[in-house]
Amino acid sequence: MTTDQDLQIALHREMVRARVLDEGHMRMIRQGRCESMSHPATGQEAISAGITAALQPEDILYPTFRGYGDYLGRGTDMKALVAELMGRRGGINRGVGGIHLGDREHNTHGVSGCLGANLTMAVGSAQAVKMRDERRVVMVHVGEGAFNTPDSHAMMNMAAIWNVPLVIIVTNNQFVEFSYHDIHFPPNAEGIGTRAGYYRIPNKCLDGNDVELVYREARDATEWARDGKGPVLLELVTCRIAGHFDADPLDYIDGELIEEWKQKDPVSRYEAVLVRRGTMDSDSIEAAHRAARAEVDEAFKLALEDEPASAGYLLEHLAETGVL
Ligand SMILES: Cc1ncc(C[n+]2csc(CCOP(=O)(O)OP(=O)(O)O)c2C)c(N)n1
Ligand SMILES: [Mg+2]
Repeated sequence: MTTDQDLQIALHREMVRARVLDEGHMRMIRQGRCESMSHPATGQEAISAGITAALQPEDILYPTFRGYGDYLGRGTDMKALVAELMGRRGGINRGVGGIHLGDREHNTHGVSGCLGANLTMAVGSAQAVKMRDERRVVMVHVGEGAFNTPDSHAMMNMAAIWNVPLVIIVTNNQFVEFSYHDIHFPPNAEGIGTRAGYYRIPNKCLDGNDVELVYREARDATEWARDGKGPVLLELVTCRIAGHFDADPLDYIDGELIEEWKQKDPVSRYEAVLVRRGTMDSDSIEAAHRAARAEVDEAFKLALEDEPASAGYLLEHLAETGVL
């Protein structure tokens, strides 16, 4: 089963935009021109592109803090997103949301810096959706580290008891901050999504670097939840082929493992598929990368020209920042 051509091109485009934005953000920080921090999702772009393509505009997303593909995939404007990362007044939250931004217009919630909190908030949202009898789905996207917090059990329990329309995405990316994930999970970290089984929540463990697989499974999961069948969980296995954040010393990283995962890079892997199918060729692929670089460069250029948000500005507009 293949996905129609427009969707294939869109999935590729969103992966490339997410990667180029991460690279641009990292560059700005290293050049001392951006005071925020960066948590790159390099190597994980198939997940953000796939899961967001599966959502309807009215659905609610609690995104991961890692990378900005979740926002881009939902339609957040690149310029407003970058201005936010740069702490500028033109930012989507007027520069005061920073890296934990939210996009009310696109039903994409702000991220809590407290791992696990997004899970419980998402269950609350899903219960609200159900009580209002709305036909929307709530999706929450977390890493395996966040999923290892006590909150995840409390929230799966509530989600199951209340039978809410919730799709739980666990990106299992080999790392939890500055450690390999194996040390956090007995007996090992792959398959942690099966914990949902105890709560009778259907779950699958999938290749998170196959963007079409991610899309199809996420779409099926959203349909399941939308049909009132209750919560569902997808564990998506991938690898963060970058540091935890911009100043990560990388001294705990096993180079061989990263090399192995670079061979499974979701962007080049999908490009090979698209060329084989004749959906894209090397020129159109290069054009997509060029367009993403131009879009990101322009957004950073405009943000640098924009006025920074000040502490006074924050207090003045706190109530209307747009952070959900
Ligand atoms: C409650 C809590 N504990 C610790 C942290 C510090 N912290 C930030 S990111 C992170 C690792 C998260 O790992 P994971 O959920 O797997 O996401 P990933 O970084 O792999 O995307 C940690 C421990 C935090 N933000 N909140
Ligand atoms: Mg992780």
